[in-house]
Amino acid sequence: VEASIPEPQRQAWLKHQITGFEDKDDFEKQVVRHVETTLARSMFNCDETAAYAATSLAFRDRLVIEWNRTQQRQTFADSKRVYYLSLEFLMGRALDNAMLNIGLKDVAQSGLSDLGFRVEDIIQQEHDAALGNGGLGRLAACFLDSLASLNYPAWGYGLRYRYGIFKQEIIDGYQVEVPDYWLDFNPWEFPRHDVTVDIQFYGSVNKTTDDTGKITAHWEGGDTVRAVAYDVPIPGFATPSTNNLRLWSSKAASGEFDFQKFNNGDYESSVGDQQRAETISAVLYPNDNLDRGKELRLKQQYFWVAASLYDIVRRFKKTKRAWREFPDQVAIQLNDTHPTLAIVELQRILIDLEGLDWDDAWSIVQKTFGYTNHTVLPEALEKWSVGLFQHLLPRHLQIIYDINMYFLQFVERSFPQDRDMLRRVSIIEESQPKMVRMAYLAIVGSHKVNGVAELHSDLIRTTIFKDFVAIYGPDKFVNVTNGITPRRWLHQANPGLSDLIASKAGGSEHFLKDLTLLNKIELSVDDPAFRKEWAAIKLANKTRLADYIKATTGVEVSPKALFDVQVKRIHEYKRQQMNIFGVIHRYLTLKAQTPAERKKAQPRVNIFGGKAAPGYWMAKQIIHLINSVGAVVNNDPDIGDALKVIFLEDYNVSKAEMIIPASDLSEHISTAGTEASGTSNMKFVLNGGLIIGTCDGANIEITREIGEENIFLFGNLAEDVDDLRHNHTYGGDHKVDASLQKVFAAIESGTFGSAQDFSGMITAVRDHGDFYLVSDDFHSYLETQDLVDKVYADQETWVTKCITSVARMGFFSSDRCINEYAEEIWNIEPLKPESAAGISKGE
Ligand code: 8GP
Repeated sequence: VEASIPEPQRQAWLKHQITGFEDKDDFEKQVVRHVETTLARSMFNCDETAAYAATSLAFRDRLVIEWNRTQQRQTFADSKRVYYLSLEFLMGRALDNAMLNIGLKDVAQSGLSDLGFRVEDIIQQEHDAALGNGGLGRLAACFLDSLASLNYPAWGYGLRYRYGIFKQEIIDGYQVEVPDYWLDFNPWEFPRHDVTVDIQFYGSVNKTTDDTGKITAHWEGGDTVRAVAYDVPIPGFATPSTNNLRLWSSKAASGEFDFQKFNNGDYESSVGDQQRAETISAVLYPNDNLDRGKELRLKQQYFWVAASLYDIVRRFKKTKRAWREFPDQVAIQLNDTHPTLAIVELQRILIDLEGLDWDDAWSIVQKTFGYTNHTVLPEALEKWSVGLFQHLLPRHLQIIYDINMYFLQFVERSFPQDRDMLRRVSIIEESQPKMVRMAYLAIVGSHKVNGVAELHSDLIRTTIFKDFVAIYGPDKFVNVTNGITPRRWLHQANPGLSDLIASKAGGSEHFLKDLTLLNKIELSVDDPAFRKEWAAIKLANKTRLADYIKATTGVEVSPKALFDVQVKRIHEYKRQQMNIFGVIHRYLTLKAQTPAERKKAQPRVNIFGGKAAPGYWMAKQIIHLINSVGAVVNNDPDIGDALKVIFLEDYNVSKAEMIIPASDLSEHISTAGTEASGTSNMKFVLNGGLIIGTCDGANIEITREIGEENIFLFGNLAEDVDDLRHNHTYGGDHKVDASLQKVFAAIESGTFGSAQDFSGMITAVRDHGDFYLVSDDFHSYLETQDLVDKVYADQETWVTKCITSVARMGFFSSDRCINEYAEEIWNIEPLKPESAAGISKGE
């Protein structure tokens, strides 16, 4: 392109090539310019909101320049790209992250200070980008950070929800959901009104036969909705590489509104089409580990997948390569089954629109896709009714039937006569109504399937996907243990600790890019000065959280107490109910003691946070019980500082950044075999907290890495869960141990308000089979909590355990994880910018 531009014009452009600010003076100039021009504010009328906006715009300018260069470089190199398809990207705040990844936070800090602002206050102005529910969405965000930091040519594709995950308010102890409208001012996105795709729904299929006898399907009629691209730049850490996250927004395909109706004075219905179209990307479904099978959700999935594939195919076609080279240029990763329709859509594009043979097309499809499974919980495995498919996506249903037919023929050749095998693995479940099993479709259409921690990957191979291992052999099923980005989860969230570690581990630019360098701090574990600083940083983080607790709940907590934290989505399998039962046990024990005995007890602050899906009644009951216990305990003069119970409202990414560095102990106590990986367990240990947990998910690998003397493990093992459950139902006498009985008795006697409010939680354990094995694990949970108290009393031992654990956490960087995906699944290489040494550091 450049060569075709006449020289004088070329020179004019080159002469004025833009660069971002480099030093403080430059930064201030940009901020003032944005305040006056972009924001149209007079310069002495700049409040914190405006200062946030102008600072973000100054950083955005810098980002965008590198972003353009990165995209040009990738296009020019023409190497393979990976596309990460995820319905959720739980990004959190962008400004602090951009400052730190670019490496100019110190410049911004002193520049803002000159202009009369504190950088911390400015950062706090930003609204979280909360386009996700929990672990799955945050994992996608960590992956984007690693992909850019490691210079991989990669794009994320998602939906631009107008409303992210709801905001949680606690009113009278109950969760109330408030819509999260976050787009008022979002400097981090670039609308691409010229990048649109029209997406078809409904309609019917006609088949035509040409002279050679070849049959072609035509999907005709129905509705069309327009997808508009919004791009979000993703900065890498200490590299100019800046990747793209493309989010699709829906709008009406045909004009603004119905002019006929408008002219007839029917104003309201004239905008009806527009509103219907915009509904598709309006709201994130607020369920975590649960599938509700709503038609609008399937519409969202197809809308997003079809727009993304159109975009990917359009980019590939520009290279003029043969179709068989598609998998050499494109890897697509399916984040859970939500984007599984991409498999069907690519097959459709290749056979219906591009005229390839079924087999050639299918081989391209299989080589292109990889599928990540994130849960074994049956209620989360997606299924869509055949009827809904027939109505919404008639051509796709036909293709699914064909995929299934060829697949079952293939199975039959290896397992002749095994009718039951065919029934079990069929993509179509022969139920009433018939259902499309999305996980099976994802497996059949991908070349690799992965779980997210070793135990989880073993479980999917031996349970839910066992038959597919028999069919395809074991090599198709791999493990890639999750990771987290140390940039956000250490450097950004805990700058004090990050700096202290950097002083021993070769500087932040090094250890944050190679987290195994953490092991250097183990050499300092006995260094008194280092230990002292370590403890002081933890105390400062706890003090900051204590201040926040006081400001938001009115409860005073002592930063000297043991902070025991469980923050994550509220779910029975995560067992917040066991935690609060344990807290009640502690309260009853304290109440039975003399004041002198109580004085000796280890003071604790039990901190909870997390959202319940709006329709999840039991999870809401758990929140209510936690708050009701807090109301009693926190106001009981007998108890004082010995125990406090706090529920922090509206847990989200930015709150996690404050809470995690302040924990002494965090709880990861799911029923063994239910938590696929967990990622907050990694964040807590990395921030110098110990964990109490079950042998589940990544807890097992954390134990392997840090040593079992540094973690408080308890409870039954995954391999025993089935027998225990069976025993509850058929074993005759399901025993609930005495201390748990006492907890139930206290609740039932009205100690924490109306007993009726909590009866569901009690009967689930005592009378309805205790599916999550709370009664089986409660005793060892309490014993282990007592052990925690004993160890905590000896602060020297405690600090040694914390430092040693952090030193051994290098494995859990999402950089390691992304490199494994790149090698084992995507077969892509990084594309290093000319100077990968990093962007200049300003002053
Ligand atoms: C979550 C898992 O529950 C969690 O253990 C894991 O760390 C995280 O994914 C990232 O891998 N799974 C989900 O959020 C999930 O499965 N959500 C819906 C698809 C059902």
